[in-house]
Order: sequence, then structure tokens, then C-alpha cells
Amino acid sequence: MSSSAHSLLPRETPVQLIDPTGTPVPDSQFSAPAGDELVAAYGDLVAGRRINDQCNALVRQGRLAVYPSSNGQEACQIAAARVLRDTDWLFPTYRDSVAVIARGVEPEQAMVLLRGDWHSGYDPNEHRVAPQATPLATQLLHAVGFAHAAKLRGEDTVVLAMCGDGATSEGDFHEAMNFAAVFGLAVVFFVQNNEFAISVPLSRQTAAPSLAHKAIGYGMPGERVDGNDVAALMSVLGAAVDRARRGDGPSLVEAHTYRMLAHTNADDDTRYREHEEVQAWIERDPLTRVREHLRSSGLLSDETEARFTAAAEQTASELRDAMNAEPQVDPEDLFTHVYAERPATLTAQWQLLQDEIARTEAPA
Ligand SMILES: Cc1ncc(C[n+]2csc(CCOP(=O)(O)OP(=O)(O)O)c2C)c(N)n1
Ligand SMILES: [Mg+2]
Repeated sequence: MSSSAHSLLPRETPVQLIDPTGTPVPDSQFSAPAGDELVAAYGDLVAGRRINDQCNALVRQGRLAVYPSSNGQEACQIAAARVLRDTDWLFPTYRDSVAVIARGVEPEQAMVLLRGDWHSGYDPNEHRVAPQATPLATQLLHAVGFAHAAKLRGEDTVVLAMCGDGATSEGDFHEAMNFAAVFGLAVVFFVQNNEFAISVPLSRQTAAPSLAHKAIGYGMPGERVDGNDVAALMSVLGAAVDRARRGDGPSLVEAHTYRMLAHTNADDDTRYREHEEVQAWIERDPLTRVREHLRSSGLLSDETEARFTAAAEQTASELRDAMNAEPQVDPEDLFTHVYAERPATLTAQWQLLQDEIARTEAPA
């Protein structure tokens, strides 16, 4: 293999800058972010975990229809948001609410989709965050098209597109990767490999040595990173973003992580994975290791920790209040924006729904 082909290959072991006990790991290529940046990232992690926990509770209280949580994947979520400039764009999935919120979207706006009220609760242009995609891998094509347009306009916008391990088996993943590489677009494909696509394990998803190895087939570099190490994630993703901004094209970053909870509230994960496996990953919690590191190096004081916890509680409390208010939804919205001119079949359905509503609301 030529040396340039070698340079596209990921490492044998994922990049790690802080080990699970909080000890720094020296690396010849990547260096950890500065202390104050890492402290700020830890603050975001605390907020992200609190939002996850709150949303899981809101599902059980019937206030959210569904919440695909990122418990255990918060380091990926926070790093994805932090490596981008304000003018860059994020293309997230249903599981990436914490990244969306870390980018500046109000938590209650991010929950509109998951409450089932509307397709998206925020204006994508305001924070440069695309709507969260539920159909797997479709957002990768949108991201690539967006980056193509930015390049044609001569902008230096970088697009970070997120997906899961399961989504890498979709045709859309292949098309997006190939188009981005051929046209040299400023896209970072960020795969959160959490070992499962609902109940389907990674071993059923690919026979490749890693998902990052897929990159070389398209002619772009792939890298593997410890997905529970926020320092390594910020460094590796940051380098991929810099590369894209320089005009050197797309790359693929695979984060090795794990979802600590079931796929959603509609899934029973005890049917396809062992308690011991889950427990082993819980011990590799992304919050614990960076906290240990910051505490032992004297960078994180009791006061700062207390401030982070209080801010996270405040966010959770505001989200609870917003979700406990009854949403104002118009049932006719179901039929709006489907066709420019409403066809007779939809008019008949709307009539049916109106009759049903009248019956339900009629006094007994
Ligand atoms: C095109 C498409 N096919 C199937 C589904 C149903 N589905 C929703 S989530 C999911 C698993 C996705 O796994 P992965 O990409 O690893 O993401 P994760 O949920 O683990 O974050 C599937 C199959 C879907 N949403 N879209
Ligand atoms: Mg997955």
C-alpha cells in the first residue's frame, strides 16, 4: 500500500488522552484541550447528563412521547457542539438532543419533536442546526448537499454530520461519503458507535476491522477515538474540522462509546445484552473520568462544581415547567403543508377527525 493510502487508515486502537481512571495519556499526534476549555466542557457534560435524566423521567410521566437518550454518550454530544464555530452547521439525529442543546437551542424547543407536537421546535437557521433526523442516514445527504452549496458560494462553513453505527449500513451513508470525497467538501462524518442498532449488535453491521476503516474506500481519512473521553474527542474532531476548513476535504471519525440505557422507552435491552456488559460501560462513564482528571490536577474547585450542578438543576426545572404546560396544538396541522392543494382524500380524513373531536368534546 502506498504511504498516502496508509495515511487514510485509522489507528489500531482508538485515540485516548485521558484514561478511565482520569490519568492523562501521552499522544504523539493529538493533545488535550487547555484546562479552562476542559472545565467548560465538563460543565456542559453535567448539564447534558441532567437533561438526559430529566427527559427520561418526562417520558415516564407521559410528558414526552419518546426520548432516545444519550446517557453514556454525552462526551460525543458535547465535543460535537464545541468543535464548531457559530457559523458552522450541525446535522444531528434523534439521539443527539444534547448536542443540539449544547449548540444553543432551548431544551424545550428541542423536545417539540419528541413530544410529537411538530417536526422541529427550533429554527434551523438561528443556531445553524438542521432538524433532528429520524430516518437513518438521510441527514448525511442533506449535510453533504449543504456543504456543496457552501463551497459553491465560496464560504468556509464546516458541516458536522452525526450518525450511529447502524446507519453506516444504509445506502445513503455510502452516497454521502462518496459524494463528499469526490467533491472535496468540508464535512466531518461523526459516527457514534454505541455497539447497537436497537438490538442488532455491531458484529451484524459490518465485517470491516472498524467503521473508521470504511473511510479509505472513499479516499478520505478515518480515525477512531475513545467516545467516552471528551478531551480526545475534542482534539480528534477539532483536527477533522480544521482539515475541512483548510479545504482538504471530508473525514470520518468513529467514536467508540455505549448507550447506557435502552434504545428508547419502547425497548427492553435486557433481551439482547448482559447486565455485566452494561455495568462495565457504566464504570467507564464519560463524566467520571474528566472530573477525576480535573479534580486531581486542581483545575476544578468545589465552587465551580456546585455552580455547574446548580445551573443544570435550573435547566432541568425550566424544562419540567415547560413540558408540564399543555401544548397548544391545532389538529388541522396534520393536514397542512402536505400538498399545495388539499386533495379530496385528505379533506375526507380531516372531516372524519373533526367529527371525532366533536364527539369526544361533546358533553356526556
Ligand atoms: C431508514 C430507517 N430504517 C429503520 C429505522 C428504524 N430505526 C430507528 S433507530 C434504528 C437503529 C439505529 O441504530 P444506530 O444507527 O446505531 O443509532 P443509535 O440508535 O444506536 O444511536 C432503527 C433501525 C429508521 N428510523 N430509519
Ligand atoms: Mg448504535
